[in-house]
Amino acid sequence: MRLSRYFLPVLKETPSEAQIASHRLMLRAGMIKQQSAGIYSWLPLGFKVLSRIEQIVNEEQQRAGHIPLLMPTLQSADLWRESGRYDAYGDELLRVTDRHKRDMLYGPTNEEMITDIFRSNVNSYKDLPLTLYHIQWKFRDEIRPRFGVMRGREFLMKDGYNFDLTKDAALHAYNRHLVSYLRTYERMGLQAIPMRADSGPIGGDDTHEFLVLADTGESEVFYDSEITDLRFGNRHIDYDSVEECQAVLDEFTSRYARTDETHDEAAFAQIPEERRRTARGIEVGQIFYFGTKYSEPMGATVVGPDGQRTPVHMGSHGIGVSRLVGAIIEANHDDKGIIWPEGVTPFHVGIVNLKQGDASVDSACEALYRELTAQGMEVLYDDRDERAGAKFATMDLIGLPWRITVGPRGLQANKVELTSRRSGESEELSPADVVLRLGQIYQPVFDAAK
Ligand code: P5A
Repeated sequence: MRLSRYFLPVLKETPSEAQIASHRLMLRAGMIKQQSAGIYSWLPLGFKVLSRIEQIVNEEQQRAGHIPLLMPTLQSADLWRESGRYDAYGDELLRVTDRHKRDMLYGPTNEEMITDIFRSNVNSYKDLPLTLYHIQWKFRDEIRPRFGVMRGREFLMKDGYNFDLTKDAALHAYNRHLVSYLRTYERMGLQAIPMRADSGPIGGDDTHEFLVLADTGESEVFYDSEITDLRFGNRHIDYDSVEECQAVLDEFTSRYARTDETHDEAAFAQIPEERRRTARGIEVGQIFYFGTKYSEPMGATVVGPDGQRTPVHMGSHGIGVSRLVGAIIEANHDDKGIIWPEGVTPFHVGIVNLKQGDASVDSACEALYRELTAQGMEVLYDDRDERAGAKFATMDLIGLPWRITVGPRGLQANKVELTSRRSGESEELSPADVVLRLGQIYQPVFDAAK
């Protein structure tokens, strides 16, 4: 993409309504525009990051054997009356009436609808296990939408639902989700710690939230510092293996880590004092096992091996796709702007042309642009007729992890400059070596998708 042709409405001033860094930076970098309280348009740069996150979520869900589908945003109130949640959900539920005076709602989650799809189409235990998911917009009429996309009213969620014959099988689905989430967040450059939590209006007894530690997080968390040393890495797990998934769950949940809702002072006091931590965290996902809470009242049953009908055991599992954009920025920024992790960056590399209109500089930039693009990279080429300082400031603000600076003096020695946004360090390399180097840097990112 050539910046001269792109739509990147960066702001010079710091917007006064934004209280936290990610909200400020998303507005300043031209990623989002607020349309109403807690409702945003995703401008091209923001939409690109959102799409990358969505893609990682899709890849990791499908790696775990979960099947994508798409359900609507508007739902019939009658379905929610069956589960009892139409009245129970309260003011967060946006209720709508259509022209025929039928009660509808903008879905805050889809347990009822997926249970309806299941009961209409699945009859036998032989069709289990089954996990279906979608990535769809949700609406929750939050009393205090704030912090930009972190607590929106309209937000994008991945929500998945497992259907199993027995409690044990559903607990395996729970564990499988926990494992796949660890891999998902790490691909985004995040450490998200599973913590025991409270299930709220979704229901059930077993639930973990995934929290990214950040001072601006809305949740208070308590944990054993040893947990922050754990990494999932690029392990290959057999998601069908009960033992393998259980072992990962045990590894990542055996140390104390809880949100304030389930915090237990006595258990916390058992941890050696130097390892006790109290901090704040951003909830980027949550998994639930709730058994037959929806299947029983809604009649989602299958014929079991004994010929008897039995309600299926279910769980649901959510990732805050749009919230993640804010969470990643909270964890990765400095006073100049965003610093994207390589896995989610909107463009892999930026090219800054220091002397637009100079034939040799222009053609060196064009050649780099072509070669990097041919290697599967997305390149943002700043070909505007602007001062170098303004070009650098834009690149720093929008946070591409790598920048190539091309100027007439360097080119005389066949050198361009490769700069890391994170460390600020630069090296002089030939254009051919820059292409090679970036290929090496991004290889693990492209490999993680395989
Ligand atoms: C699990 C999937 C559920 O709704 N039903 C389907 C279950 N879980 S949840 O924890 O309530 O939400 C899942 C994730 O969505 C994000 N989230 C939000 N993101 C932005 N703005 C909001 N107002 C908001 N509310 C929830 C969180 O990341 C949460 O973990």
